Amino acid sequence: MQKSPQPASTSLIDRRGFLIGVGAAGVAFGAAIDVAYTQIVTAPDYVLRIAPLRLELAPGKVIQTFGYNGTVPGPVLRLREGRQVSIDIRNDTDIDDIIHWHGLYVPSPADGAMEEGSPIVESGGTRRYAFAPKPTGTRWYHSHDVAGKDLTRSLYSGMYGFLIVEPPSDPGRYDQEVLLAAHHWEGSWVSMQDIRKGPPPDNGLEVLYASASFNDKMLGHGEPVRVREGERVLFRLLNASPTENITLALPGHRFTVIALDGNAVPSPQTVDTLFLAPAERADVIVEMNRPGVWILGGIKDEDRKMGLGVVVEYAGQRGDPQWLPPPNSQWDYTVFGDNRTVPSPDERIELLFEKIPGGHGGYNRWTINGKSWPDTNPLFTTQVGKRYRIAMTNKSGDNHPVHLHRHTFEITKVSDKATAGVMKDTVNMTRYSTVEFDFVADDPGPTLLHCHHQDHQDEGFMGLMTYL
Ligand SMILES: [Cu+2]
Repeated sequence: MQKSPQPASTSLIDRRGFLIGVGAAGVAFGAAIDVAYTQIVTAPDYVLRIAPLRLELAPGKVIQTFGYNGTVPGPVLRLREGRQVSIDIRNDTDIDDIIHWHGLYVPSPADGAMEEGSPIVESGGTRRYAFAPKPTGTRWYHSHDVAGKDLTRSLYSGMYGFLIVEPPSDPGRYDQEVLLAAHHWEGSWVSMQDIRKGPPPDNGLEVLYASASFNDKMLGHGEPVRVREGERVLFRLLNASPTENITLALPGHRFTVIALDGNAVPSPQTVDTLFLAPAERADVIVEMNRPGVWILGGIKDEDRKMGLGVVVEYAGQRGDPQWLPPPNSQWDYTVFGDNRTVPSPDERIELLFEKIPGGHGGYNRWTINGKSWPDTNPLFTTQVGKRYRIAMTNKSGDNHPVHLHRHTFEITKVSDKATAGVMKDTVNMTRYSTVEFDFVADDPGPTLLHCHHQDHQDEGFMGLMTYL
């Protein structure tokens, strides 16, 4: 336990300390901030009010959290591509917070990340954000604050919602649209080596959850998804969990994946199970052709027991919801891609992710190329118009959904398998794996790259890509 000269608590608040400390960065982005948000003199298009929330996940199961406009998830924002919107964020909590527009091309000062120079929404204050939403697809918004040790804050809370950027006309053919956001609740810090075999003795604390939900209810509570035989249902699924991967199935049915992270895939495939790492989305079509009452839920028994699922009920059907283990739970991004040859990148950038174990009862630290936030900066520097290949190596036994703000990237390789055409903003790296993605630097401004596990992000797994 000699390793870390600083107590873990100090390093966990470094991120915020750093941000508040570097006023200079804010000054540098000052001109752009003026463009991104304006004086509040007119009514906004939308208001999001951050406030404490008493959330009843099931009868007798009430938790205290934070949310937007009194609901979990927050209101669905359906925005037109390219049409400027103004959103007032009112913070009725006693802590400063910030909202990130995940998967959108938004200027850094309006992106909702303090690290990029976006303004925080002070406790008791209101801040107007304005931007022209693009590209079309299933996006989302969520708190981008530091949670650190506090398992009630940021992504551990109910501060998330769908943001759907609609094309001028919707070409999709479906009878019903269902939005489901998965989340895990009631986290506690645990030394995993105490409760199960696996993590080495020097591993630090991880978060374990007592409950889970789709939207605001645990499985078996709240309204079922009501369907009719012969319907085509579009499910927009979001994993809004702070740290947990989920794999979902709907017995007797298959999912035709048409978009990942809101972006149409070149090869839509029909699969038995859906894997979503934190922050990932999938748009899937399900043909309703097995009348009954079913569970759409996590394939792990303990996940459904915890509440991860929802009942799907056909019209005229009664009885207990049925669950059957799915035939196949493999997940491979490349099956949704094509074998087109991708252009050669102008530059290849290697990123190595490693863990500095925090030891029993301590907090881990995460490094990118040997450094933790904020020492990671700048992670790398880009030039407008150039194509970059990010070659990532996960040298750890944990999963990492790596998220790049303000850009869409193309997965070009998973392990040794080359692919093309799968466009994402978050890609999960399984334990001890390699992934490569390409993107064109076309949205100048400081840009975060980080792991979307709230704990890993707070423990240093983050860096800023900059533009020359
Ligand atoms: Cu991670």
